[in-house]
Parts: sequence; structure tokens; C-alpha cells
Amino acid sequence: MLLWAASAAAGLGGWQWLRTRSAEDGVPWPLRGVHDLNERAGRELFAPGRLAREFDPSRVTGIRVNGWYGAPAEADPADWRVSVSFPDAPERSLTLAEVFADLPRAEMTTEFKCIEGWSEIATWSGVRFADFAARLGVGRGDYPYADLRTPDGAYFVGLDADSLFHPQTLLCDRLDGAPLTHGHGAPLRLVLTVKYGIKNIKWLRSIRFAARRPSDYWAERGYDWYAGL
Ligand SMILES: Nc1nc2c(c(=O)[nH]1)N[C@H]1C(S)=C(S)[C@@H](COP(=O)(O)O)O[C@H]1N2
Ligand SMILES: [Mo]
Repeated sequence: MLLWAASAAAGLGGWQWLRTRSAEDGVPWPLRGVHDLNERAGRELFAPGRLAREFDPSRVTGIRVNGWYGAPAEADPADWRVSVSFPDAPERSLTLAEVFADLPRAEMTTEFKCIEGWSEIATWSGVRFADFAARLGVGRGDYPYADLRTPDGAYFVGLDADSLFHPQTLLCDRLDGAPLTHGHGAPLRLVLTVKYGIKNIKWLRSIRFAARRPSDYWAERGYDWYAGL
């Protein structure tokens, strides 16, 4: 599926401006200390429906492996479980087959951007988070946040519902035409175009919908919680 959009130019220009700023601890300085402003601007720029640019698959650059926090031992995908919970309902445990069952496959060739300053183009394939949630009976307005974790909880990502339910937010099992490798987060990771790489959690084990803003691995270390593009 290709989702072409005219909205990319503004976003790309902003990114290039950011990249040219001097870095503090490896983070371009505009990303620090302007959390509320960033969040407000992000919500306006990426209101539901605004799509990031998609590329022809011939533009794929290949993507490096970056970040091993929370990596489990390499596992048989048949043994993988994803737990899903809500503030007011018991936890459910799903196999990968159950995560993907009956949902249309979504594919997108998009630019992946790390706060370290690199960006690469990759083709991601999986199911839309919004479709997955809808099958669980959850819509965008039901919970304002979710907390996503690796099996050991060592890496954790907090996300707002607008980002999670964005049409280019995928639960991914494939990258550049092949199953995800261990280093890229097999058997399941999140990929979203409205956030920097830090929010694209690999080795996804649990999804907790939440009423209040969850903590976040990199936000606890001084990075912007919203980390929007
Ligand atoms: N579980 C987990 N997910 C993670 C990370 C990590 O260390 N652990 N690093 C993040 C960062 S900073 C980036 S840039 C991307 C890199 O994804 P890749 O290795 O597929 O390129 O993964 C993100 N997701
Ligand atoms: Mo990153």
C-alpha cells in the first residue's frame, strides 16, 4: 500500500533545520526544554490524517541496527506473546497469529529518523496499530495513552493516542521484504512516522492502554517525552 502525501515538505524542512543545530549530549538543542511547545506543534502538524512522505521502494537505503536495550534472547516467533491490558479490564495474552489474524497487511516505504542525526529509508510491513486496536474494541478516543514494553521491561515507550492511531503507525514483522531480523526487533516491533526512532520499540511484548501519561525510557534520561517529528 502506498500512501502519498503532500505534507512531507514542511516536516522535512524542519528536520533539516534541527539537524544543523549544535548537539547537547547528542541531542539537537531545540529538542530540549521545549516540551510543551513541541507537543502542541506536533499535534497541529500531525493531526489525524496528515501523512508523512512515502517513497518508491527503489529508494530504500537499508537501515542500520541501533539500540539493544531490552533485547531478549533470540526467540521462536511461535512462542512469542503480546500482552494487552486496559485500566478497567483483565490482561489478554495474544500469539503473533492472533495479533495479525484477519487484518489487512499494510506496507510503507518511509524515512526513519534517529535523534542521533541519521535518517534512512526502509520498507516496513505489518498491520496498522489502529486496525489491531479496533479488533480489540479500542478506538482512538478510548484511552489517551499507551505504555509499550520489551519482555524484561528494560525498554519502555509512552505514546499518545493520536500517534498510535495514526494510519502510518504499524505493528511490524517485516522489513525490506524479509522477516525482521533479531537486531531490528523480531518478531514484532512498532514503527511510526510521527516520531523519532526512540519511540519505535523493538521486541514488543506488552501494550497497556492508560488514562495517564506513562513514563518513557528516554524521557527519564532527559529527552523530550513527545519526541515528535
Ligand atoms: N527495545 C528497544 N527498542 C528500540 C531501541 C532499543 O534500544 N531497544 N532503540 C531505539 C532507537 S534509538 C532507534 S534509532 C531504533 C533503531 O531501530 P533499528 O535498529 O531497526 O534501526 O530502535 C528504537 N527502538
Ligand atoms: Mo535512535
